This record gives sequence, C-alpha cells and structure tokens, in this order.
Amino acid sequence: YKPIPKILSIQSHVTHGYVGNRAACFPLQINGWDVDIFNTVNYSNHTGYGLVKGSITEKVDLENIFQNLLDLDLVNYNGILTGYIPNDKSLSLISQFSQKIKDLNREKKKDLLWLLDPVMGDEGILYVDESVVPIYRDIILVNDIDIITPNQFEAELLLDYSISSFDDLKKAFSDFHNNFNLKYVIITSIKLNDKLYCACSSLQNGDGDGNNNDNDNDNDNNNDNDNDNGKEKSVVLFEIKTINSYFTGVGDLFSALVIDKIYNQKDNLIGCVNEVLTIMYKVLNLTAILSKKDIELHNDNNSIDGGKIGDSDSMKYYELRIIESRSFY
Ligand code: PXL
Repeated sequence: YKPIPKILSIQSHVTHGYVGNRAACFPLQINGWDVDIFNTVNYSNHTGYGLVKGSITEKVDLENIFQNLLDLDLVNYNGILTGYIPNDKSLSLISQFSQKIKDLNREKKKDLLWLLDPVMGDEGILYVDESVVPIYRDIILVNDIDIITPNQFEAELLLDYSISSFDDLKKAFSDFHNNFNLKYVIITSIKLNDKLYCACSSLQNGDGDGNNNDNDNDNDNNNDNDNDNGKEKSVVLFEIKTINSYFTGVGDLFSALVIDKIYNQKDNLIGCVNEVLTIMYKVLNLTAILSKKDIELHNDNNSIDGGKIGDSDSMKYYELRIIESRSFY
C-alpha cells in the first residue's frame, strides 16, 4: 500500500469564481493529491471585480489552526504550496509554520517540496498589501523554498529592478539562484521585445545528471547554459501564444500544476514547464470559447470583449473554466 501524496495548499478562498485555492485544489485532487486546504482570506470573489466583501483570516486563527495541525501530528506532507497571502503578518507566520513543517519532515527523512508563488500583482497592479514585498524578499532568503513562480511584475518587485531585456533576464536568474539561493525559478510570464514568454531556470550540480536536453516543444526558443558559482544554470524560454483577454487565477493554476509535475518527475523542470504550458493553453482557450458563448447566452449587448480589471460586468464572464477543463490536467 502506498498512500497518495499529501499537500498543504495555503491560498485565498473565493465563494464565486476560480482563483487561489479554488483554482489550485480541484486540479491537484484530479491528479490524485490529498489536499489540505488553508484559506488565507474568505472573499466573495477575486479583487479584479472592483468590489470585494469578506475577511482576512485573523492572525490568532492562523496560529491556532497551524499549531493544532502540528500538535496533532497532521503535517505529514509531500508538498506545500503557498500563494495569495494578504499582508505581512500573515506572510511571516505562514512562512514560519511552513519552514517548521519542512524541518519536521526532513527529520523523518522525508523530502517535502515547497513551491512559493509570491502572489503580489500583475501588470503593475498590486492585489495584496504592499507590506508583503520586503517580507517576501526576507522569507525567500531565509527559508528552504524549492521553487518560486513570480510573474514579471513580481520578479521585478523582488529584485527591485526592471527586467526589460534578455540580459536583464539572465541577471535576474543569476540573482535568484545566487542571492536568493533558489534551485528552481519560473518567471511565469514576461514581455520582451513585444513577445510573451514563460522563462525557467534550474541549477544543477554540474554533474550533468539534470536536464539540459532539448525538449520537444515548438515554443522552445532559447536554451542557454551558463555557469553560476560552479553550478550549471539551464535557462529556457517558451514563447506563449496569447489570448486577447485578462484572466485571473492563471498563475494559481500554473503553480498547482507545476508542483504536481515536478513532484512526479524531479529534476526535469523544463519538461514539467513544457507540459504545464500545454495544459494552460488548453484551459485558456476553452475559457475564452465558453466565455464568448456565455456572453451570447446572457448578455443583451454583445459588446463585451475580454475581462477588464475593475469591471465586474465583463469580469464575471471570464472566470477560468476549472471544472470544464478537467480532462486536461
Ligand atoms: O490569482 C491571484 C488572486 C488570488 N486570490 C485573490 C485574488 C487574486 C487576484 O486578483 O483577488 C483573492
């Protein structure tokens, strides 16, 4: 008997729609994960609607819940996935508890993968309190995080410089590996020379047993092996086919799929990202098709063309079709 893998997913909950835990948990469950769900906020809907009601999980509840999981020895996890965390206080506590859980598993000779998605915002707009920015820098420095998945805006916030050329991108990966001590880094979306890419970089110990191979994705644009502090750095860019709309929760689904794939095929970051991007395209494509159909069905004026941040009338048609996409994961 081999128990199914267990993961603790620490993200937002929304009653309506699919971001945070609502975007991540179902795909993980479909892939056979036993998902323990911690909700960092309990909101009506995501912040892109312009109007949000609900609450942030109080510090005292957060501490009590995590401490009780520890006291009852319920933290036998194979993975921790941290996403949307609304402020600095929650973030500090969550990172302390996550590190404690990682240490406890290590004592039991169990390797726990921690994927940290530094969810802060997108395209220049913050959707958490700005107090989290310096705390994310600190906790990535001091904790044993295996993978981070910032988008371009979040990577720039963490590094405190803009990434606007391929040279900047190379420097960004070097800084993440060397200064932040990270093995796997995925910049989930980045615009360079008017093209959209997903860029990933992994460190190997220079013994060539990792994955420096070409992969079979047509998107594979640039495979750049570099030497970082004596370790091989393998950088790959995937060009992304864009769909003309703003979707929310895309990064949350992406990170959930990455931790699933990397858990099942360690050291093959490039292959995993390749697989995940293929799934993401199918999900976004289906979402766009079904959004259009819903607008035709329910809206008298068919002028809505894409979800716009702050505009609930359009946003409500562009929730990710997490359930309809169930065969893709
Ligand atoms: O996908 C990021 C995200 C997660 N959770 C909540 C959000 C957003 C983005 O708007 O509002 C509650």
